[in-house]
Amino acid sequence: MKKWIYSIVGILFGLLVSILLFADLTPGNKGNNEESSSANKSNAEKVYVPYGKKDDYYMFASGGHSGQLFVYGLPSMRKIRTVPVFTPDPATGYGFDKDTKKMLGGYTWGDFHHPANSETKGDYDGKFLFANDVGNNRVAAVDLKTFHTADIMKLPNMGGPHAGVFVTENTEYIALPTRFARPIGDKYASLDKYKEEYKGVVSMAKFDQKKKKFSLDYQMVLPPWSYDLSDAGKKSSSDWIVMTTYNTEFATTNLEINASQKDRDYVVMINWKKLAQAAKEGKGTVVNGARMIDPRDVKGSIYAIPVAKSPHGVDVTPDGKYFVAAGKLAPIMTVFSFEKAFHAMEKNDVIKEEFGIPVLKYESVMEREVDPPGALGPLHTQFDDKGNAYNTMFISSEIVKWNYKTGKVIDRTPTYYSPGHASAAEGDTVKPDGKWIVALNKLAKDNFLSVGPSHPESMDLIDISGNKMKHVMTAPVDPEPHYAQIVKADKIKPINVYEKDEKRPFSIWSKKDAHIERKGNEVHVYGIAMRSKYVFDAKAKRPDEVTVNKGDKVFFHITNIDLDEDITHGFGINDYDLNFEVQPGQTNTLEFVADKEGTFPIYCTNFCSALHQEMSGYLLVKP
Ligand code: CUK
Ligand code: CUA
Repeated sequence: MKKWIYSIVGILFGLLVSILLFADLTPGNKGNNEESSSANKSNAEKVYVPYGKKDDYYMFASGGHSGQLFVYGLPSMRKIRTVPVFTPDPATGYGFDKDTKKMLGGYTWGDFHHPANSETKGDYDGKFLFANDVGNNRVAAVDLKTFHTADIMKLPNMGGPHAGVFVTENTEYIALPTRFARPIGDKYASLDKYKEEYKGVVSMAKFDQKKKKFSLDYQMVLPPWSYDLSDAGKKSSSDWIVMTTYNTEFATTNLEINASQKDRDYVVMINWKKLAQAAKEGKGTVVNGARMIDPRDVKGSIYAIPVAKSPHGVDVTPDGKYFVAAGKLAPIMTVFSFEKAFHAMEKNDVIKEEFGIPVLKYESVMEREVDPPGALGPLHTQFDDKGNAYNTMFISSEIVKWNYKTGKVIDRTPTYYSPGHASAAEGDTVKPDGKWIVALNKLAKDNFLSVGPSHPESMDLIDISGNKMKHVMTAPVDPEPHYAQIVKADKIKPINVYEKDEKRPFSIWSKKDAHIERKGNEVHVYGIAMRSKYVFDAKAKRPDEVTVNKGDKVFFHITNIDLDEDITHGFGINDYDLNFEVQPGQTNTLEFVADKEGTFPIYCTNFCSALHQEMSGYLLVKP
């Protein structure tokens, strides 16, 4: 496309932004309010899951700046659980008990954007779910057997790993590219030195599924562009990752304008396998404990391809043959061919170097541009099982269905309102289901009963099983699910209770073994929780009483010996600002300094039996 087209598009875009920002989107403007009652009835039937039946899918939605993971059932859209990941959760004691407190590392905030399920051969395998923290540069793994966060790793040298997480085909790597460029090594550098001193970084983490531990294998050092949500190749393209860039202008202020100057930014293609090999051979340098490789030093490992103005997401098609970049500021979707790209690399079809990175000729890699009239602000692409792509249009508030092999636009449906991502059932796998897509909207406006000036976000459930999309329902969701993944329910196999393990450190499994050990000013309570009592010291006059001296360091090691599904016991200490829980068969430790003297009731905070109210004890702190 020519420059003048972009200018016209730019003006139209600006106009539409203002119209949409200031328009009063009353229900009367909604596209489908004339649905007949029979259509409403059939929609209701589609989402109704009667008692005794369960949903067909899990939807794992990121909790955005709450730092947590939201679990929904589909198609009912019922919220099932909040799983705390990056932020303490007083209800479950996450971040209060010793192990999870250590795992959180003192952080009280996280910004979780993109969940990624572990994959085997490009298909969700139902084992782990990975999460990124843009706020504090962390990556987490949630164990889908227990729905507990299993590990969190802090990533050095990063400036907000926004463009992840995504996994390679067999979860060899969990990739996390940065959004903000920063000087490497957490150093000071003036913004005047942006181009020289600031870098974009991609962290390539590994996760040991047996030990449930992350390690940082290597990091890539890239130009100080900004990277947006990226994807890994599949099948014939599985050695590659593709990332969109914006701010190739190197703007350091007023990015809204300054990072939107050029007609073209880039999609970057990186061969992660070549870089992994280089890392293994000890190439690059080690900074803050991380091996950093500059792909420019590894021949044939990095290429750039021009792409229309400030692209947002890039997604690889299920067959692994193409990748689709969404234009954001140029309202087109561009389909690129991996095969053509490989061919262009072979022929060295390079038009120039940008920051030392060879730039492939656009025409040699581009397969087609798709430009649905009036569809504005394409952000992300999802797929079905029939070769169709679904694009969220942030500005024109709709989803556009089109065929990525022919470029033909097939259908469009409004969303309520302004979708960021959408998530299709099994949408990131080699075999999407083609049944549902959920639009994750940034603005709910008039959708629900008002709760004041700030509203929840909203999600539209859309039936994509037919040729035409059918909007089925809208549900509120807490801010802010940037992205979600929808996984077939039968792939997820949670345990019912934690296995009884007599060798587990700090656990005891019988009332009579409950005892208290004192070592100097440390008091270790080896206790049990069961329906409906605590036993801290089997031999004491009052087995549910613990007396310590002011200033003692107190450890409550509590095992829940009720090996019965759903019988979780809580443990709150009145006036001590402490609460945690033990799930069936679990052992947890609460560690604190008894710095307040007095008499403090302990009670079970999680309803567990008819005598739950009686499940209590006392902590006495002597002066
Ligand atoms: S980014 Cu594109 S709308 Cu964080 Cu995935 Cu939110
Ligand atoms: Cu135990 Cu309530």
